[in-house]
Amino acid sequence: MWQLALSVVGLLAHHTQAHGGALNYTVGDTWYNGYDPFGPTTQDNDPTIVQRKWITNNPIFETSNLSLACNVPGTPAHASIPINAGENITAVYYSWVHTVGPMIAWLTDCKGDCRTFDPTGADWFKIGQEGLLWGTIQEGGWFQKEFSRWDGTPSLWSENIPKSLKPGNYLVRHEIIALHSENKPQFYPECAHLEVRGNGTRFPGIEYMAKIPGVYNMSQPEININIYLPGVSNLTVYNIPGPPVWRG
Ligand SMILES: [Cu+2]
Repeated sequence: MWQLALSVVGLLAHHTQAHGGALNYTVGDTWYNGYDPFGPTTQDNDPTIVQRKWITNNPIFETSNLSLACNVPGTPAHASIPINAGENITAVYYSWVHTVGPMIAWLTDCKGDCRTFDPTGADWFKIGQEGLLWGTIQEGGWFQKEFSRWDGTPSLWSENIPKSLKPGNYLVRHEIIALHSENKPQFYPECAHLEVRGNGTRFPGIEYMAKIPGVYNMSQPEININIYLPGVSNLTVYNIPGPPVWRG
């Protein structure tokens, strides 16, 4: 019994550390600094950090939580990532341990300087999403499981900035939705500032747009899901919620 109690404590401690998020970014061979939620507050004045501030790696549980946009507190970054439309933006995770649920990369137009931009009420569009690659919802190979390097080396998630996108300042939002708890989705979002360059002239129409919060609610079966329930666990299709991905 004593041994059992010890191992339960061990599991709990492990899970507390088990949450995570995007900690750095790369474009080509260039690395950009994210905000370390467990690092010093001197980061607040760091001119090299491109990521909005987040102070906890705990998930957000409420689909209506205002912090669903850019995590807690989501304070603007000082720097931004220069990127040409048509290039890939890569988010770097470490020791990501959850395995079930979709991952979605979003952009929103800062309509000026992202350092003064409040994403509340903004229109976001998807530039990429990753879901169930093979097998069943409960046991199959989700991208979330497949991309994670279980040895602690960086786990990389790349999505393309559509080549035709008009230049400007954007927030990029990387979101992992973890669905391993019955009917209790966990949202892990982080935002970074982008300066998109190029000769693009296009911008997605309203059919590609969603508000965050707003895009998810607990009456969506893909969000309020029990992946262990017979009739759900063995499904081989999972429809990622929200608008379609804009490919430019
Ligand atoms: Cu966790």
